Amino acid sequence: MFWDEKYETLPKRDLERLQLKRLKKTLVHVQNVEFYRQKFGEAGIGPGDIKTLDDIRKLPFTRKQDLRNGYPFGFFAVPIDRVIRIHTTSGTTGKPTVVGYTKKDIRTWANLIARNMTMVGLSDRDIFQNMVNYGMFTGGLGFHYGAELVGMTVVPSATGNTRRQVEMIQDFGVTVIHCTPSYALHLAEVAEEMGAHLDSLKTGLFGAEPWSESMRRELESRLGLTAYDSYGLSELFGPGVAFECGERDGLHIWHDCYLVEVVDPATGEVLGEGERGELVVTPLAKEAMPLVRYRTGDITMLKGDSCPCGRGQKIARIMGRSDDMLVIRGINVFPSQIEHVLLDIPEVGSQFMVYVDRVNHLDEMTIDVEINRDYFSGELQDLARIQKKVVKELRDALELRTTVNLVEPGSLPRFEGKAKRIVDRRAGAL
Ligand code: DLL
Repeated sequence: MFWDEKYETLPKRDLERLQLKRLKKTLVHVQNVEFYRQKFGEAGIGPGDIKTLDDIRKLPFTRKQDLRNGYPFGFFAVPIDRVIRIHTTSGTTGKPTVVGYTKKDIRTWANLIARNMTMVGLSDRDIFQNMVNYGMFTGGLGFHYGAELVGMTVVPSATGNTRRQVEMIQDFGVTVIHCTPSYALHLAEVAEEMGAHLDSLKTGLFGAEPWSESMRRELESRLGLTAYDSYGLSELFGPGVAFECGERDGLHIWHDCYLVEVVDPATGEVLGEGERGELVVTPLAKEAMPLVRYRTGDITMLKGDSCPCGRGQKIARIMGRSDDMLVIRGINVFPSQIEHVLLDIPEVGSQFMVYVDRVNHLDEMTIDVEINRDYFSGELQDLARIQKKVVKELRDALELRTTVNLVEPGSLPRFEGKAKRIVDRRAGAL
């Protein structure tokens, strides 16, 4: 099923023509922003110098720090009275980043979310419980508007009060939920504790943080649904950037609205299909806050544009952010890799925390993971066996020695939004 079949399936030549037209328009529009006037001036380049899509490589990157420097409204390309809503990113380090939307932007955004939902077979017959924060986070209102546009029955439950969330799913016959994978896991735990059966559920839309294929299997079997990955960031159209289709082999990035590149995070060199690097996006349909070559910080690769579903450009699932990658004794580790290993070991539960310390000039990684009582006899020697197994599996997968502590079920923190499972206590680490 398509929401906007023409644009979702544009043939390559028509697509490239449209992208170039929109890119040129965007480059003129960004001249309303002081930062771009200055950057383009320094580079001695103007919108007229862009003749092909590849010419985009001549343009400067925009980084998150640039947006912070423009706080609050420095990147708006329209007068403030045309901006009808603002959101911000969480701003865990320093000032948050402010993003703005015109009336047209809000419409475009809702249409992109409607594409996501229709792509996985959802329609006005579905009942949709939106279990994410409805405030400054773009996940709440973003999905809400898209679901209403499709005509679904929306339950704007937001986060918290998980027992009530379970009851609403049962009482209202909810068919689709949206939340972070971390919260979905907690929902599954609470539903199990309550002895509740969530029989009406058929689809889970999960995103806003990295999650592994093991987590997908876990959520699908415990919640009895099909799980799809949803990717986006506030600086673009929040969620409404890329989404999985029924193939679940990469995410379609809405190619008529975003021009994508993958670059080497260290050198900025543009990489080819199948090469892993940082996603760089130039939005082509944003009015209030257009951006040029925005460095997302997210690690992925381009997957090419042939998909049996008929839609174009795909990216691989996000491994993590380049700044979330841990470097432990010279070895690169993404938290999603740890999750993948742990979830495949039945003797331990799905909740874990990772601590990184520097001991005698050496990086040490300690992982607390909850034991799964169903696989534990209660004997001490059984505990030692499980611990050894977890250490070995982690060593085999990550090529890294770790210390593993098995802890009581239910003793580690649960998360309503994005999980914070990594605590880096090395000097100088954030
Ligand atoms: O997380 C937008 C969103 C809401 C996406 C709901 C999907 C669902 P921010 O709070 O600005 O926006 O955070 C954006 O989160 O740069 C990635 O690092 C990470 N992220 C988002 N989706 C995924 C995903 C929203 N599916 C940042 N896989 C991004 C991995 C993700 N990481």
